[in-house]
Amino acid sequence: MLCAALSVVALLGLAGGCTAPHDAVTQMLQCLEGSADTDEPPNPSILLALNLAGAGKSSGCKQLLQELKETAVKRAPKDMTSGELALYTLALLSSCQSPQQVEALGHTVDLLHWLQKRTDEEVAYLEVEDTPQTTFYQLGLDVLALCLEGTGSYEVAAVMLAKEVLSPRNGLSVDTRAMATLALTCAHGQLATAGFDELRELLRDAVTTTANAFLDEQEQGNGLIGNIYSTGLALQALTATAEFYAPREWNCSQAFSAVLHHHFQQPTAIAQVLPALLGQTYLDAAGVDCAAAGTVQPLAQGGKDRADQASPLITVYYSVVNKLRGAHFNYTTQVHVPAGSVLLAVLQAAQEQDPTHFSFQTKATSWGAMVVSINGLAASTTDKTYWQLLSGSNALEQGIDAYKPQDEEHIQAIYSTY
Ligand code: B12
Repeated sequence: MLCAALSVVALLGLAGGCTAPHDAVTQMLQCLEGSADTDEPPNPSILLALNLAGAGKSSGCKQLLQELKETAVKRAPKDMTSGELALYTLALLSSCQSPQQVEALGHTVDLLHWLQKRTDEEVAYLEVEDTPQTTFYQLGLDVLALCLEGTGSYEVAAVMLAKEVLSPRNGLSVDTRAMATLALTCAHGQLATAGFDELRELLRDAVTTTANAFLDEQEQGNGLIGNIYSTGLALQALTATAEFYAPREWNCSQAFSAVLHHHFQQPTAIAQVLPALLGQTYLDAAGVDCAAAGTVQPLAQGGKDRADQASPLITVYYSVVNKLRGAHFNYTTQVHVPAGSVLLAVLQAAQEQDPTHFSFQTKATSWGAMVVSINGLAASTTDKTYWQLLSGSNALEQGIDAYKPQDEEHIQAIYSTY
């Protein structure tokens, strides 16, 4: 589900920090509430953000919480990755629910048990293969959730994460470094009473390094840290780490105004940025005052942003390329779609024209539809392969149901590794 474009409003400055204007926050909350109430797979990031915003009491939130519990009892012991378990744990904590006893559909599951098990598997894999079973982003989520829950064991994972963040070879994205920073900040705080001085020194070093790098990147990026979609998590990281970059100061109004000038339409993007705009971070997930949480005031709904079928047609060139595995291929076609169509329409038109070479499959995810297979060649989490989307030679910053190609644009889907 996409939300109507949010209107841009001026930023309010408050003594000692920044705050987003009420209208912008209300529109974001409304988008989240609307998306809590859809048929799409339940999204723990949405519940987490609504709870952090103090808007967790609505019927939509209760429904979403129930759906998350049902999914947890069904999937946790079977096929949930460590990061999914961690996000579910954060969502439950922020709803003042125990992740250790999730009850639904007549079953009970201990999410923490599975999160610990999957995190231990990530660590064991990382020790042998030099990379986690999933990604460092998910390992960051794992450490964060175990740390906030307070009873799990995450020290070894935190050390590995800190070393990766500090490693000169690290090509970690802003999103991943932001998640790692939140996790390591939590660990640094929680280990204070336990006398882990050497470990805390390493964590401090990692957090200070990333936080300072984000301040530099924000200066160079005119308010953005990475791209518009990574800036939300980076802002959360900067909100949580002021003591680590002091006496340096954060120009939060520059960052807020960059973010508020963007029209976020994807609920997950909003769910990552909104906490920071309210001075909150995922570190606050375990401290939500559930008794006080309110509901969102309804605003008039905006219309859906769709390509008008009467729009003029544009031409888009589309290539599918595999030079990585098995029988290599490189096919190009051209399709005509109404101006304003999302990339999905291009893939569908190409498939209709030539199903032999341009067939594709997608999977519903928290960010929308992800392309998981083209021309019979599937992405694999075991091999760490995926279908990368590019415009010319530039990687797209959005997926197929959000990106809108221009006339004469050349889109490429290239089978790649991560
Ligand atoms: C790790 C990661 C990937 C990995 C996922 C590998 C894996 N199996 O774990 C890989 C490298 C495959 C990947 C691919 C892409 N990604 Co990515 N990814 C991330 C990252 C850093 C973390 C996601 C995660 O693990 N979440 C935690 C888990 C527990 O939650 P989850 O809901 O189960 O996560 C799944 C989805 O997020 C999905 N996914 C990951 N990226 C994307 C992108 C899109 C468009 C979709 C629909 C789904 C999707 O894969 C995750 C694992 O199954 C996020 C950063 C962020 N801020 O969220 C960017 C992020 C989601 N990705 C992004 C983008 C742009 C892409 C690509 C479109 C890049 C490209 N040019 O090809 C492609 C997807 C193309 C396609 N085939 O449809 C953007 C999305 C922005 C937007 N507005 O849509 C983000 C926010 C990064 C950024 N700041 O630009 N990504």
